[in-house]
Amino acid sequence: MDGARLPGTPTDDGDRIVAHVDMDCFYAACERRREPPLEGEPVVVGMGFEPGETHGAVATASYEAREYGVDSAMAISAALGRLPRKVDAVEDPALDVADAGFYRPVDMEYYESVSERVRAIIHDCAPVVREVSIDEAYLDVTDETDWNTVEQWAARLKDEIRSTVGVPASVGVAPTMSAAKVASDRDKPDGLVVVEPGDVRDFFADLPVEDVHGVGPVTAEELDDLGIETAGDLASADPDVLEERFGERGLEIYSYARGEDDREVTPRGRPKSLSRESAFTEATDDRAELGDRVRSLAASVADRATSKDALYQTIGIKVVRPPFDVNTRARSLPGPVDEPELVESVALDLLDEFEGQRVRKVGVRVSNLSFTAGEQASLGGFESANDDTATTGPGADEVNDDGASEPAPDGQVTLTGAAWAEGDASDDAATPAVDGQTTIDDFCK
Ligand code: TTP
Repeated sequence: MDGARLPGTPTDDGDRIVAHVDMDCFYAACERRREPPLEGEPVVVGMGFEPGETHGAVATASYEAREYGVDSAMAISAALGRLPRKVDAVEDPALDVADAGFYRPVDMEYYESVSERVRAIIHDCAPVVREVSIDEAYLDVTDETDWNTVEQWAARLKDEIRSTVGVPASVGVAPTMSAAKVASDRDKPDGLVVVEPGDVRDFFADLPVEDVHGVGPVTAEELDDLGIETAGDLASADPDVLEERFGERGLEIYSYARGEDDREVTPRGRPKSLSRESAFTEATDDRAELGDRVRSLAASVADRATSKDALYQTIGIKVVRPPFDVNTRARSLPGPVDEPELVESVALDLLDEFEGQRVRKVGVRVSNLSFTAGEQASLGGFESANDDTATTGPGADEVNDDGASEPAPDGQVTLTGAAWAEGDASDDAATPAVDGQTTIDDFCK
């Protein structure tokens, strides 16, 4: 292992090894775990299937039930039409018991408890894990294995989850997050697909364009209008045309389709800062317009801080002048507060410096967050705070959300927290764990 490399950062040759673990028909698998006779049977988990109930939807269906056309999000009435309940089929001679299934109600508490056990195994095996949902996580396993052995490594992880917790998982391995995600889906259930560096673009080429990270159904339809149906079509499209049609996102999806994805696997954690930005259609120097926009951003940011129980000690603004001149200003308070009016007044105060200048985007940010239910600083002390910080430089033209890391210790002002330019677009990413922080058991070695 390369001791100089922090988990989550690229190896010398630039290739990280990312695994995406995605549990198979998770809720149904949980139901089978506590009711083993359901193994191999069509199982539907959802709501509204009891006699007399008329509304409800399918949460998930086992792969046996999917063969009858039952799938997630389907109305339960439609599911029952395709796959009647076994209990009903036994009673009704018009129904065939062999073509009936088992319906179970959603039991989130139980699924959470199973998920917790899966997560424990995953965290034991990888130093950097980003949990995405109850049944899905990305792992940076660059330090745990190499490209020659990663397939065995992933097979062992799957076996460990299956034998210890009793539920099946599919795993995709690739040098990028987006390829790893597609790979985990490629051979479900119980799948294991490894996409080696250098093969990513080919791997994507024939996939429908919806499989490209950042392409949803609406974008897919628009791309279809342009004659772009597969990821390969997108990868060889004219980037200028894509930019013209979709703006910067057009270039992003173009890169993803080409297998370029330098997002790092970062654990979810408490945000380091909360920010909101907003661009004007045309640059403006109208103070009233700028002030209004800053006021509404300040209210939105303060609201989010309150909803996350976050106190902030630094309030800042971002002002982008055409074309890409990013300026940030921040002011630190004597102690952490939750004071929406203060966010507004400090942000407006900081905006004064840009009086008369044309601005194409503004943002408001609170940082130096603390989440302890500690005392708020008294507002009286604020007037004495004069720890303004500023940075200027080129930055990204994009709407940012939570930049993140572990929360700063109470009472500590981090000047870097005010350097608010590029790379702030991910949500809730957190500082990677340091080497040695995670116990690696025998299985993972
Ligand atoms: P998914 O990972 O989308 O699907 P899945 O695990 O059921 O099956 P697959 O093998 O295809 O990955 O969803 C995870 C769980 O989230 C799923 O078991 C049930 C729940 N869910 C809903 O409740 N409603 C939905 O519409 C979807 C898609 C999932």
